[in-house]
Amino acid sequence: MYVIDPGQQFVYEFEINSRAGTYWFHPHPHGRTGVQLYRGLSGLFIVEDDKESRAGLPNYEYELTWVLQDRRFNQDNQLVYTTNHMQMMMGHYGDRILVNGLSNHVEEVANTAYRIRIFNGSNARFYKLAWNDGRPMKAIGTDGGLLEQPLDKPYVMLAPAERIEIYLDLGDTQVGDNIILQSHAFEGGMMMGMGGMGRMRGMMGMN
Ligand SMILES: [Cu+2]
Repeated sequence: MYVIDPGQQFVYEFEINSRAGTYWFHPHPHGRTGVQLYRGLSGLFIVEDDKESRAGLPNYEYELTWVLQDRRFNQDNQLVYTTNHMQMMMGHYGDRILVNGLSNHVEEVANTAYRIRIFNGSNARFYKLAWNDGRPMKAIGTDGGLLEQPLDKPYVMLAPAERIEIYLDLGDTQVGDNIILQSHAFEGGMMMGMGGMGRMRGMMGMN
């Protein structure tokens, strides 16, 4: 909430009294929040506690964190943020979906269980997320931390700023298999989906 001029810094200090979960932060300057976010001023903030660490979830080595953002680039590969009337009303949409800043994000994984934190850091786009092989999206957490019970869903919707935690057991896969996180189309105004974004493949024996 404080204006920081170029080259200056401000150190925030605050006590964390939230339960374990995947949180995020971004600046809130009046009328400029959208563009500042678009240009990269946001980040995840992961809170842990003892209760969560007793839940027996995969440890750090088997934890993945994906930030989904749609962006638009010009011929010089620079970010484009347009504010025409429609974008002002509907929010800004990009024509490329990035995962952690990459347009074709691939994770090399082992055939074991993973905990995946997914954050929709897009300005306006909703995602309807599902695995390409039809396995359920096993949700174990949301914005507010872990759920009481895992929930198996054919897909999950993720609105801007929302977070979800997915449990993915790859114990049934073979080396060389690919599993793709897809964003499906759905009805509803401008919120069209786009095809495969995150892609994962078996790790052992591959470069
Ligand atoms: Cu905010």
